[in-house]
Formats: sequence, C-alpha cells, structure tokens
Amino acid sequence: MALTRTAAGLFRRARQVIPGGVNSPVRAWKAVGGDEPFFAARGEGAYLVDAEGNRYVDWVQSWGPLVFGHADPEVVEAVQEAVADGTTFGAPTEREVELAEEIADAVPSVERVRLVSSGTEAAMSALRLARGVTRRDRILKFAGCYHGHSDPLLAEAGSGLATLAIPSTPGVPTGAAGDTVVSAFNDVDAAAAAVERYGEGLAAVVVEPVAGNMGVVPPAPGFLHALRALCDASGALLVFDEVITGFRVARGGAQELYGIRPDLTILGKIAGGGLPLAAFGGRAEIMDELAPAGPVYQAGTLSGNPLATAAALVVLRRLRDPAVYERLEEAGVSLENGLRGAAGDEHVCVQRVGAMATLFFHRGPVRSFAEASGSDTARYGAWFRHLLARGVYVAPSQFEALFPSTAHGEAEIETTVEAAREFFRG
Ligand code: KE4
Repeated sequence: MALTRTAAGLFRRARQVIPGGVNSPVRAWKAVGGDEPFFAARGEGAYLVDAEGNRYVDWVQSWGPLVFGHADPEVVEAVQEAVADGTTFGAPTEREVELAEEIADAVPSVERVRLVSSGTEAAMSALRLARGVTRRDRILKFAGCYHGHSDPLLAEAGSGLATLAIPSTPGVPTGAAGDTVVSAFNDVDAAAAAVERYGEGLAAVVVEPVAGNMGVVPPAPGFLHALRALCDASGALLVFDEVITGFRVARGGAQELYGIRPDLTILGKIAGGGLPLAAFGGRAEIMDELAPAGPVYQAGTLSGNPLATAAALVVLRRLRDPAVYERLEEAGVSLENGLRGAAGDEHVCVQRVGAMATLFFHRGPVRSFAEASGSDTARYGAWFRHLLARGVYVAPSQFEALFPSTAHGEAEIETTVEAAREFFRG
C-alpha cells in the first residue's frame, strides 16, 4: 500500500494542511498516547473500516449520532433521494416543519424549535436567548460538562466551588468568560451557593442532565430537581443540554427519563440523523423572542438543511417504536455486565444510562469531574490500544462514552468483552 494511504502517511500529509492533522481535537488520540489515529474509510452498522482496510467494532459511533449504526440503509436512501432535488435552498421547506413537529412531539418541554447546524451553535444560541429573555448576563455551568466551544462556555472553575470562571483556552476574552459561574456537578449545596451569590443576575443554569463529557456521570438523586427549584426561585432559565442524551436515553431524552421540564433544551447528534443538524427548543413564550418573531437575533445559511432534515426525519420517526429503546437497553446492560465481569478485581467502575456508558479506571463511584479526574488515564490509554489491536474501537479518551446502537449485537459485545478480559488478565 502506498505510504500516503497508511495512517502514518495520511497523518503526515494531514498535518501539512490541517492543524494537528484533524478537524476536531479528540480525533488525534492524544489523550490515549496514540502516535497516530486511524483514518476512517467507511462504516457498516456497528463497524468502522479504516483507510488501511482494518475493521473495528465501533463504540464511538461518531460520538453519539448513529443510533442505528453506520450507513443505515433507510438513512442512506433518504439522503440519496433528497440530494437529487438539491443540497440547500436558503428558504423554508416542508421537511423543516415536519422535523420541528417531530421534535416537539417527542421532547416534553418543547413547543417551538429552531434548527441549526451544530451543537455548539445550538448551545450558544440558546444561552443568548436565555440572556435576551431574562435581560440578565450570568450563566451557571458545571465543571466537566461540555456545551460546545462558544466563548461563554469555554470557561473553567477558578478556585473554590462556585466562583466566576476563567477562560479555559487562549482566545476567550476574560469578559466573555467573566459572566460564567462554574460549580461542581451533582453538588446541590454548591449550586445553591452559586445561585445565592449570583442569583440576581443569573440568566440560565445549563447542564448535561446525564454528563457524557467527563465520562458518563448520572445525576445524583434529586440533583436535577434541585436545579429546577433553584431556577424557579431565582428567575433563571433551566437549560438541558441534551445533545448526547436527546433521543438516546429515551425518546424524550433525560427530561422524559427523570421527569423534569427544563425551560430550554439543546439537541444534536441523533436529532440530526448523523448529518450536520442540531436544534434548540422550549416553550413558545420563550422561543418566540427569537428573530424574526422577536428581538433576539440568530441565523444560519444551512440551518434546516434539506439533506439533514431528510436523514433526521427517517431516524426520529423510527424512534417512535418503543422496541428500539428496549433493544438499546438490552445492549447497554449486556455491555455493562460484560465489561464489569471482564475487569474482575481491578479497581474500575462502569457507569451507564441507557445506551451511553463509560468504563472508568477508578474505584468509583464517579460523581463529579474532580472524581473523574482521579481516573488512571494512562491505564485507560493502554486499554484503548489493547482493544484497538483486537479490532475494537472505544473512545480515545477516558472522559467520553461508549455508544451502543441497534446494530451492536451479542457478537460485537462478546468480541469486546473478550478483548477486555484479555487485557485485565494481562
Ligand atoms: P458539536 O458542536 O460538536 O456538534 O456539539 C457540541 C456539544 C454540545 N453538547 C454536548 C453535550 C456535546 O457532547 C457536544 C459535543 N460532543 C463532543 C464529544 N463528546 C463531540 C466530539 C468532538 O468534539 O469532536
């Protein structure tokens, strides 16, 4: 094979023209000490095939959008049909209305929806809307939760539990992060203290209702209800970032699973059917403050793209079948039990909600980013490389998740568990 077709050759070429050789940092595998990542060539259900022809059981599934696996035939057909009519119009289309109706039907708190092109754009826009509606500036977020890379949300905790944030990356102006307060996930007292201290000016509390970006960390009993109560008391809006959990942990997302109604919901990944489409939605009285209905500006050339709405509609309509979630839960349980059994006496913990799970190299339980940060990330990296060598691709970072799809069956789970068992027996 020509060198330029190997991962090493492709990565070398890529770094000549793309920063770090990738278009999203986690793909470079730096967190697992990989010297170079594979380059994907195609997907087939539960499997990913790289440019060298190696085939892997794929638990990353493009970080969550592919609830029916790669190249689902119905999705492929829907996109092929749509593209024959054109790729983008910059004008309203019926499918955007149908998709908004489908999302409003599925997600309990959503009456109106705005479609955008990425989770980052959805989160950024939802928070601008919250600030516009409340005429307040402050945002409370939680350490370890990720809501895309817009300036106000690339903020990390300063010292102490509930302090004004500092930029987490160069390029974010101090002022942009300065209205963001960061508290500890699952810590009700810290959240209450933050609201007590900053409540007057608090526009929104934004949270991943089940954290997926510090590894899978479920909400502690009562945590989400406490956030709902704190928002009701302070006048801040409760914003659920369901980019991962939406349509994954239940058709109505975590808000259906835990019985909480946020004021705004951010959606992406599955909601976009595996194409560049995300959304945010909420009650009409809030959403109708958005231009052109209201004064809060938000826009997008490719918003509601006709190829993405075609894929999304096929996926979301199939998710009306409860049997899909029974299948996802079965796969999740089987994977969780298999991995836990494979680990034997090693101090690891497997945390799962529905079809999202993480194996932490940590005694557990992992309830916050501080605890997640105590994981043995070097040993996670060794586990990643061991599985990869045996044809199993898990997240190239301890702080991500495994995403079973309906395409993952017992064969894929057994292959994965056997490879894991071999590692832990090592
Ligand atoms: P995007 O802008 O990447 O579409 O979505 C941002 C986002 C927002 N909210 C949550 C809860 C998310 O998980 C994400 C994106 N997730 C990451 C990985 N967990 C995407 C992978 C990547 O950054 O390459």
